[in-house]
Amino acid sequence: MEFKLVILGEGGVGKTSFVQRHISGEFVKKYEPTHGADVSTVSFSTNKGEIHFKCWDVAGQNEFTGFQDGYYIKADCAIIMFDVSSRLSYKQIPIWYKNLIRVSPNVKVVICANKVDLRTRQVKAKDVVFHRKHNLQYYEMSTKSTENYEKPFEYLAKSLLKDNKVHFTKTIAKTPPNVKNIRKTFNKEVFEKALNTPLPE
Ligand SMILES: Nc1nc2c(ncn2[C@@H]2O[C@H](COP(=O)(O)OP(=O)(O)OP(=O)(O)O)[C@@H](O)[C@H]2O)c(=O)[nH]1
Ligand SMILES: [Mg+2]
Repeated sequence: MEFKLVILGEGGVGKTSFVQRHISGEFVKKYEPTHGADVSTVSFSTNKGEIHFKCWDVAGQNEFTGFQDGYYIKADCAIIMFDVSSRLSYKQIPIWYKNLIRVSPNVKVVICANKVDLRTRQVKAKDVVFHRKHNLQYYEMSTKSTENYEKPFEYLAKSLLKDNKVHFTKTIAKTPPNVKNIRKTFNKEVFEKALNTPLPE
């Protein structure tokens, strides 16, 4: 099963990092604004078979958005993301939503608050009311720490397959590569032993 997912929200909220985190497990530290849209597939194994999300990761910065409406056509679902350290990114949510619904009125939408790992949180949980008015699902997450980062996909899977029992079967939280830990596992004793072990004939 494949579904078209559009990922929207202001520039810098973390849309591309979110998709990359799911695809490679890596957390992208550097911010490079998306131009137009990047399309890539994020897949999950579920108790009801595989599910593939064709993700349209759309540019958030005005100057790079390009043909926005074109990206929204025939979308099955959407993630509209904001950044809890940016009030502006939350304020813009209604505009992203309105533009999307105009093109694809039946799309399943999840509102996501990203970067909850930050101490400089500006938008508190109680300030977030938009989803209630429109009866939308809402998650707080962090692409950096991976907290809740699979939740939006799991909710959409349940919703698109119209089955509340759908859940992801494989562990999908990829551990971020941690250089320090890799160094720690460099054990001198093990290394020397390996060095002194003769190679097989
Ligand atoms: N602290 C923290 N930083 C994050 C998180 N997610 C993304 N970032 C950072 O936010 C910055 C912007 O991320 P992008 O994913 O490129 O933003 P984008 O939404 O794709 O931006 P546009 O392509 O311009 O629309 C990067 O420096 C990321 O490292 C998170 O959960 N926590
Ligand atoms: Mg991007």
